[in-house]
Amino acid sequence: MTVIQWYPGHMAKARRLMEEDIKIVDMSLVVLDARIPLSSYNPDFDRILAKKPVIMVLNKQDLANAEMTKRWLSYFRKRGLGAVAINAQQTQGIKDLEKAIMQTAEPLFAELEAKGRRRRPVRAMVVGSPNTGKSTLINSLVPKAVSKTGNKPGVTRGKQWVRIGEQIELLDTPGVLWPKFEQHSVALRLAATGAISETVYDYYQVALEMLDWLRKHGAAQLMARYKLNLPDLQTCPVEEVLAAVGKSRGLLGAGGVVREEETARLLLAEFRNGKIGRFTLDELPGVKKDKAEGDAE
Ligand SMILES: Nc1nc2c(ncn2[C@@H]2O[C@H](COP(=O)(O)OP(=O)(O)OP(=O)(O)O)[C@@H](O)[C@H]2O)c(=O)[nH]1
Ligand SMILES: [Mg+2]
Repeated sequence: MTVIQWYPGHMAKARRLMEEDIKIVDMSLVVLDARIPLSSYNPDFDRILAKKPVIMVLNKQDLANAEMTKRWLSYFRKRGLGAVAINAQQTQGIKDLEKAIMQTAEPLFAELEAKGRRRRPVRAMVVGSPNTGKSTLINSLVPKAVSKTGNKPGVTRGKQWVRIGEQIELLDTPGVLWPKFEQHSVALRLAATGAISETVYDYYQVALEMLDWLRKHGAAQLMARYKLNLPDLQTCPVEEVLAAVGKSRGLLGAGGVVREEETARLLLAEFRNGKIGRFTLDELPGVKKDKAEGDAE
């Protein structure tokens, strides 16, 4: 498997801007993909965001395993971080997020009061990997859409301040990754969830690896979705499982040969928009593999 890397110049620039902007905000909202709360966390944030409070926002909760999301929330909270699960697209959990922001701002307000100064709006920087839903989140907080969104990584390029009511100001920022993924599984999960540009990885390879994950963690959903009848689902070559998916969808070319590339695209697209099921790919640290994720288990 070739190494997946994606750190284009605009991300390096966005990161430098972030290092400036952290100085003028009161806190950061780190928008994570709830399916991969760990893999979508940029390790550089540890340093860049360190001096101010952080709220972890697990977005796209509609696509993640609900039980796992609960566990991830308590994982973050136990580490002293704010943590809220939302579905920015359907504006679910947004009120909780506003509450968490105001709560996190309490010490700031107390400080202003002690100095005899008036309250000002809380300023929060919205950061995260590409395509996690930062702009959608901001739009869900204002009556009229202000930030451009799109289902591909790298939609937001410049930065943008948005005022939410009287009390909150949010800064939208472009999604940033980091120069090197330490683990292949991280790169794979970022690619599978749509955080990495499709131009830098092999669709077929990523689909195969995701399919291998799905047969282990969501066999029932996989079989149901594609009406698979493979008694040896777990043991046969994963290429054969993909071929069975293609066949069941009628993706056949000349001579009845399965169109592999097209099948790979279909599988990844359906995984991404939750058609196969709700899955959390990242396990909690320290939890045994077979205990984690997958609604079917
Ligand atoms: N299912 C689901 N989709 C969502 C949710 N939030 C956002 N999306 C979709 O995810 C895609 C990316 O959303 P954006 O808001 O553009 O993401 P972003 O983080 O601003 O992306 P960049 O600007 O590229 O870094 C869009 O197609 C959104 O409609 C959610 O809670 N659930
Ligand atoms: Mg954006």
